[in-house]
Amino acid sequence: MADRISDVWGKRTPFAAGDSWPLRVDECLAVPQDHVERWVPSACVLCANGCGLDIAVADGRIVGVRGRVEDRVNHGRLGPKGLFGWQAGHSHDRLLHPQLRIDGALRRVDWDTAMTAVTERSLAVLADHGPLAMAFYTSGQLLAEEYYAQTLIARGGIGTPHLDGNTRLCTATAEWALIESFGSDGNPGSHTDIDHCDTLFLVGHNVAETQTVLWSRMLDRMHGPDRPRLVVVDPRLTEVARAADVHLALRPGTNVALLNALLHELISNDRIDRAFLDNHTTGFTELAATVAEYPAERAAEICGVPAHLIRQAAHVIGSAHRLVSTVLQGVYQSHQATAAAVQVNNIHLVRGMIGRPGATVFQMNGQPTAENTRETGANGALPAFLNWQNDAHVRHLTDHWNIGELRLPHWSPPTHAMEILRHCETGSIKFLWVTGTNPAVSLPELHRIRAVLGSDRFFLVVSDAFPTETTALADVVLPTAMWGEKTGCFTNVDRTVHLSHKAVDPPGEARTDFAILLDYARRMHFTDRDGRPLLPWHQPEDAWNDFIALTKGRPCDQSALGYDRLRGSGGVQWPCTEATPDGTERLYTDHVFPTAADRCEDYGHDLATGAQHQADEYRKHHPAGRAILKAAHYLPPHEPPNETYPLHLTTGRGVYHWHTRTKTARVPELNDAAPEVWVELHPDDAHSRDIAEGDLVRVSSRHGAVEAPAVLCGNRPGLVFVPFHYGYFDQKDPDRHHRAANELTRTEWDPVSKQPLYKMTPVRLTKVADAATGSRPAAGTDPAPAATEDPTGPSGAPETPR
Ligand SMILES: Nc1nc2c(c(=O)[nH]1)N[C@H]1C(S)=C(S)[C@@H](COP(=O)(O)OP(=O)(O)OC[C@H]3O[C@@H](n4cnc5c(=O)[nH]c(N)nc54)[C@H](O)[C@@H]3O)O[C@H]1N2
Ligand SMILES: Nc1nc2c(c(=O)[nH]1)N[C@H]1C(S)=C(S)[C@@H](COP(=O)(O)OP(=O)(O)OC[C@H]3O[C@@H](n4cnc5c(=O)[nH]c(N)nc54)[C@H](O)[C@@H]3O)O[C@H]1N2
Ligand code: SF4
Ligand SMILES: [Mo]
Repeated sequence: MADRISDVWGKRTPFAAGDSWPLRVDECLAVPQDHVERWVPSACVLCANGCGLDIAVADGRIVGVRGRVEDRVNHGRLGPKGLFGWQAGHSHDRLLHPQLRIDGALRRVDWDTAMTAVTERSLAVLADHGPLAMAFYTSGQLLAEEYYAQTLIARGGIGTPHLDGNTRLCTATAEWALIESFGSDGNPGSHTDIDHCDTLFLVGHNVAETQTVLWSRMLDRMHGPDRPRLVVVDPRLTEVARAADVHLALRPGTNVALLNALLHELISNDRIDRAFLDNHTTGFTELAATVAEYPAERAAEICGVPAHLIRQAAHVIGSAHRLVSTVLQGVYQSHQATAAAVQVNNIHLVRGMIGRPGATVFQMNGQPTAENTRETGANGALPAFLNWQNDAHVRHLTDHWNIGELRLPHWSPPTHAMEILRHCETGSIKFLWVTGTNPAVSLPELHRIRAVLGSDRFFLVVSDAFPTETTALADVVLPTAMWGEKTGCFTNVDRTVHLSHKAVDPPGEARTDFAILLDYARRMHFTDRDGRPLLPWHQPEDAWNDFIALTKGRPCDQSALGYDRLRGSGGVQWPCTEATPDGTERLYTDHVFPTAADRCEDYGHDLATGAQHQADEYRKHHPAGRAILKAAHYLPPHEPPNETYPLHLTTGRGVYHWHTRTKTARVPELNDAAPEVWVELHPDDAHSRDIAEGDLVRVSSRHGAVEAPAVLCGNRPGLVFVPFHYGYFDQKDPDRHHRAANELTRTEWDPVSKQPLYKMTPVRLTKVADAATGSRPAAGTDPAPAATEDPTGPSGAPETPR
């Protein structure tokens, strides 16, 4: 069995530019090989890389996994989470029965009682308050068919705009950066571009820990004969930064200033592709004028990095022939998220680095099925990347669903997750159904979120496979099947679609989300214009066929991608049409972008304010097939570190855990590798506070506090990092709220993508106890953190940590 705990990336298999990535099969089996009865094709559901794997089954149980050697994504490899993560399904504390809150406590009930409670409350809320009192908050970790059912129920059945996914916290900025520049969601490139590139540019992306198999591919190129150069932008000295030729450890929140300076260097040194700009883009004059205000010296001051390093980075990028860039949470969850992500697109556009092998930008995804949430409209957008402001698009959808146009809410943008929570807080939402996400740990400013979710002003339904901090607050808990216990499709970050097959039955009375949603639709009697059932499906394949028919002619056309085409495949990239039955490796190879007014997914936004552009305005600029260069000025963050909170907190991930650890804490190998939360800081910041390695420290913000042992490391001075994985479900005293990073974070979001800024919190740091002696300083040296001063703070009593 592979030891992917101590040896995370496994053995190097170097290769040269243009060669095929060598095969290497990783396997983890709990039984001897010859005890395996069946291998069931699937893909890993623990990040957006989407590695193909086969699930080993014996005696009706999952007994292991093996990377699929024929899969285009991973060529057989798996990382630590992929190898070991499947064991979570066997956990003794899976939810096995529905529960209903009776006299204040959750009690076991049968499915009919639970679903009757959900349906009766839905009907009562609809009758008394109308569809705007109903809300749905779903995931980036279900299957495409489940999202599509969720979307049709919320939009076509109930008619509410209050539908979003946790993709809002995750890849809303990826989606919007792609739409603003190229006219539509969907990453243009392919993982094979890593195989061809000569330069890698990673912005706010700790790929070594968060997409370990993708990093293996990059490492194998870097160990090969023609090593691509690597530029990394990250305030932390990550594993990726250590491997860099140029590491820009910028001040958090200053991405726009840095990227503008890089663009300025490229333009002023004539490292641009004039013919490409003239023929295939619009907006260059304004972009050039904007970035002219960011000479390297000015950016150096804003970003706190030496000007010569900025020039060096620009030189590397400017001399690249085949450039692959990736962007992730260091941009999406940081200040000016969409504005910054778009500047990375701009670097590719000014250099003509798109639509050919080795030249692309990845606006990365994080969750395994985030792309499906977006394609099916479960993030509130219209499915199939249809434009809610375009009447013809709306009609296309209502015709497909056979519902009246007025049933489909399309008078304003959909309500984003933080806004849905706000409506719950103020009382205008009376019913919220949370599926496949754990907001009581993953949303910012947790004392407020707990107060909102715990209030009895609305009815809370939660569908999950495990008891979580969120199910504990629910009125109804619905036990669900997990990956491996259901069949359906999912799409990774380079548009590769996999069909994941059911390998085993779910435990107890657990049901698939698909079955639960279909049951709800039936009980609610949702019908189409002709009185026929709105969701006439019996199995996931029916929903998939309906969805792919809807995509016909759209940028995400999957009309030829039925289950038969997917079965046994090593992954197929959309678009996949009758004309392109093998899928499409790269988008925009003809340099025609889906920006035409009748085709684009949205008319776009002002990057500084988030103001929505209208159709007339958009048509005036006539992008018609050209990519759009959108400029943005750097703006200082709204709440920088200050006298009381002099340090900058960023939050994120470690390699062994997945999000709120509902799965990975239940996997011995992974949990033992990282059993407790920690705080990373620079030795200078530690020494000035008399903090040594391993000392227990308290991180406090305006909103709460976290206590954890200190880890001294080479991250940027003034920066503190806390992983956000640790909540309370497996803590001895779950009411002692001192462990989750989101106790500290603020309620603020990007104006365009509405993604919360999890990486922008001023904090202070104090020592609580000595690692060596365990002694605590006298009480009162650090006053308890103030309750929230935020006007959007909790209406109920805040729970001040300790
Ligand atoms: N092991 C593991 N892997 C995962 C996940 C997991 O939970 N665990 N989750 C998956 C999901 S859903 C996601 S979204 C991805 C996220 O994957 P990543 O985005 O790679 O992960 P993060 O740790 O959130 O943040 C990346 C980096 O951003 C840097 N950063 C912070 N502020 C700034 C800034 O202002 N500018 C720049 N340039 N960088 C900054 C941080 O120092 C951090 O190293 O990972 C996926 N993969
Ligand atoms: N401070 C801070 N906060 C963050 C981030 C950060 O970097 N810093 N990152 C943000 C990002 S990028 C993300 S993606 C979010 C993730 O935040 P969450 O979505 O809250 O994270 P998970 O722990 O993955 O929650 C998924 C839930 O779905 C359940 N589940 C698993 N499979 C199924 C299934 O098939 N059906 C159903 N119904 N349930 C299932 C799991 O048990 C789990 O409870 O966190 C965000 N929050
Ligand atoms: S890289 Fe992502 S998809 Fe691949 S095995 Fe690891 S967690 Fe799973
Ligand atoms: Mo994410």
